[in-house]
Amino acid sequence: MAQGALFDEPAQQGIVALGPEARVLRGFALPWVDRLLAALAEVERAAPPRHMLTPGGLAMSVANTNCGALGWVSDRRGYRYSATDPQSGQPWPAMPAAFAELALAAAAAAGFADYAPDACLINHYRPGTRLSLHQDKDERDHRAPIVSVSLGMPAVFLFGGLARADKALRVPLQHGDVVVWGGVDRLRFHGVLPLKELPHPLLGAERINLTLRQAG
Ligand code: MD3
Ligand code: FE
Repeated sequence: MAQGALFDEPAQQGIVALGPEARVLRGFALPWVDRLLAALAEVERAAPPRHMLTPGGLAMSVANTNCGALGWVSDRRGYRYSATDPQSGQPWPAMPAAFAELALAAAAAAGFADYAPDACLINHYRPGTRLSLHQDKDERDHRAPIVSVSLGMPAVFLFGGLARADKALRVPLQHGDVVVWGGVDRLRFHGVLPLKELPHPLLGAERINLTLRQAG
C-alpha cells in the first residue's frame, strides 16, 4: 500500500441499523471533531480522567471523567450519578455547547426528538483496555436515548441482547462514528473488546468515547 494511503481513505458515511431503535451514524461527528477536542481539553483541565474503583475494589481498565449536571461515578459503594466530582468536591464542568449540539443532531438523525442530555461520561481507552459486557441501568428513564461518540483509535463494540448469554454482534467503530440507542434497545448488553494498538493520526494510541445520557 502506498505510504499515507491509510490516512487518505475517505471516511465511511451512512446509517446502519443495529436494532429497531439503535443506529450507527458513520462519520457523523467528523465535522464537530475540532470543537469537541477543544472543549474536551477544557473539561479535563477541571476534571482529569481517572481510574475509578469498581464496587469490588479493583481499578477500572477504562479511565473516565464527566461533564454536565450529573456525572457517573463508581466506588466501593457502587455505581451512581453524582452532581459533584468526588475528586475535587466541585460540580462537574458544564456540558460544552458542541457536545449538546452534536448529541441533539445525532438523536434527531436516529429518530429521537426532544433529546435533553444532562450527563456526559467520557471514557479513555489505551491499547488492551476493554469494557466487559454490561447493561446501562443507572439512569432514571430506561428508554431515553444514549448517544455515543467514538474518537481516536478504532474499537470493536459488542452489541448483545436483553440477556447476558444472548449472542453479541461485533460492530467496528471508527473515529467520528456516532451510535444512538433508545427505546426497546436501550437495555441491551454491550461492551468493548480489548483495544488493538492501531494509533490514530490525531489522538495517537488512545480511544475516547463520549456517552451522552439523560440521567436525572
Ligand atoms: C448499547 N461505553 O460507558 S457507548 C459505557 O465505547 C459504555 O465507551 C462504551 O458502554 C464505550 O457504559 C459504549 C455506550 C452504550 C450505552 C448504552 C447502550 C451502548 C449501549 C444501551 C444499549 C446498547
Ligand atoms: Fe454501557
